[in-house]
Amino acid sequence: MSNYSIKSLEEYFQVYRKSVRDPETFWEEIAEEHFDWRRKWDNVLQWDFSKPQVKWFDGAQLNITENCLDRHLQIRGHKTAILFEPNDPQAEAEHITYRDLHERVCRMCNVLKENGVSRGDRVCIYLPMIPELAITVLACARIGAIHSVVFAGFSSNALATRINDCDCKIVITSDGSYRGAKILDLKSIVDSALEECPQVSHVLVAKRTGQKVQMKAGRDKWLEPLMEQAYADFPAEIMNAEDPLFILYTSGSTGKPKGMVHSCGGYMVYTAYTFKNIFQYREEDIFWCTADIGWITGHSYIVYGPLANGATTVMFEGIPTYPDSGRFWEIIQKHKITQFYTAPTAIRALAKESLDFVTKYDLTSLKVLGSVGEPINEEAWHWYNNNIGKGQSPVVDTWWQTETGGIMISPIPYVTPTTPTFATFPFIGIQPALMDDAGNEIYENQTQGKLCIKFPWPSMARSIWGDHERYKNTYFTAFDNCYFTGDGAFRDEVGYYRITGRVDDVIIVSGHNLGTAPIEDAINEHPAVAESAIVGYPHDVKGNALYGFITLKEFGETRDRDNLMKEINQKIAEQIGPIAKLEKILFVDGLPKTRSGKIMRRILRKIASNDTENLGDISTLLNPEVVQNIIDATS
Ligand code: 7RM
Repeated sequence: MSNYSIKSLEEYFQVYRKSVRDPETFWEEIAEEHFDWRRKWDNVLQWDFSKPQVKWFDGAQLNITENCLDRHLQIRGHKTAILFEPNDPQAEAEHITYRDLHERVCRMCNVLKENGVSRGDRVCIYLPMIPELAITVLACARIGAIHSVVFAGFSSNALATRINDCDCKIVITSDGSYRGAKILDLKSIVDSALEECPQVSHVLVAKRTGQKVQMKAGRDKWLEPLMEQAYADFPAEIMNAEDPLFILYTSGSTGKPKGMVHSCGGYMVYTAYTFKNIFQYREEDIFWCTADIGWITGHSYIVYGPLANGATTVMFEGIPTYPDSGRFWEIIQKHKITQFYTAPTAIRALAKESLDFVTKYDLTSLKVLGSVGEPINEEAWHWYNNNIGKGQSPVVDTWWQTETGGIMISPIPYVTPTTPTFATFPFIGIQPALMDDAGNEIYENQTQGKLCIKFPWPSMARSIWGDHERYKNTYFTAFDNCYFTGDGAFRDEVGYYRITGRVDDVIIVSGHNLGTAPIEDAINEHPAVAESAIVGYPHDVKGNALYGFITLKEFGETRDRDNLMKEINQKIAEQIGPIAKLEKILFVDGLPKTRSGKIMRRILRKIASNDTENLGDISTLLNPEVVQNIIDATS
């Protein structure tokens, strides 16, 4: 039996039991056998969820890039580490070997060092899906600087908030980015963000589109010449296992994004171990995760997990529908992809298109199909399973979060029998619990509850940057001695979990987490708006779409409604990004409120979903009369 590579259901149960009975011995063996450490740990695990404090492998020394790069040079130096597939299908794909990647990361380290970056500094990375993105991420890790990647679809305001929250002094960006037939002006977005960030003294600009950009003297430099001049070696900084590796922002129920802090040691061990098992990774495989590195899925399963295993990982610059809806399937054929990992929203969008886009291509290289980001509905599951996997490649529905660092609940392909809409069993070492509203654990099966995790796992986020109290309040106060996920789940008679969705004010639109509060804040900035409430409602491609209920100030009443809607969505695009735009807007006379002044979103959710038969108890409302007015306005 090998704890590191699970091959049968029996083995899964055995290893799972061991990981729960004696987590420390279990994780110690995994850590010892499969990674390079400069020094071993003093303790495998110390934890106290009431503080909360969690330390894995404390006292150990390592650099994650020695595990992702250096240790592969001897045995697989000429193997492709990153396979870059550009936006333009006519352009040549780039094979970056482990040797090349090591060299480019080292050069980047020297460039960063020369531009003032040292251990512990925060570095903001605002780049499209080009090799420089992965290279900069790894270079930060090698220096011991903390990377904060901001998805390059975020607006300048969202970027500025994130730069300031963790006080970055340097930003790495590009002139522009290609997205399908469009070109985005990344550098000018950075320029306007930096008007709010006086502490940023350096901006390094990668050349991608070649478009003309403004370069601010003394602050902005082109990356390319610096890389050429830089020395091609760089000794990895020796880090403590508990030192922060990166910050990644996720939206919450207040306007301010939460900078989740991940650590070096535990994150490495857990992402590598989950990658190996959940994708049944073998040496000759070509792994493709379609996420952007700006999200946790890209951090863990494009960069760190695959590279720690010496895998070939694909980085795709483009979008699923350019030049046509066959692009994903074309790439699978072209590079003989063995594991394909994408989001339900992409599957649903492509399932709407003609099947000819799929059948044109040879997809027989595929062995595992992954899904992540939101619940995958039954129809999409079957389409994926039948048309992409031809019933031969198990669908792994992987549930996890930015906060968890790695996959938490998922089938192991060829091991766990799959059932549509179920993420099935907890992964090795993960101890989920369902809680009732009174805060007690539900032990029976065939029940639904709020999903918590009872015991620490190596890749859990350690804090929220600059606000440990918020970390505690958000995740560790709802239920005693448990991490609360914010999701609801159902557990069936064999113990399989189905994630039913968020139970808080976060809405998942096309796989992107959107907090309602920041969107409402953006809307309320419009001078004509008095108040607003955002809810989600089911949408057949996006999973959920946003519905905004808005009351206007007196002078707003006279304004043209269509223009107002456009301006409001424009405001949202500026403050957050186009992904947060509202699908529907309804101007109403009043919002339903409780006596304590809280907006009753529950009622608005029902109205938005056209489910007005059963509104539940509205007697506690301060203003029950507005409900009928809103219903009338929708029809
Ligand atoms: C990896 C990622 C986290 C939230 C999470 C859930 C939802 C993610 C699934 C899912 C049902 C899944 N991180 N979610 N995966 N819901 N089934 N397989 O997406 O921080 O961006 O989002 O996404 O609500 O709490 S995330």
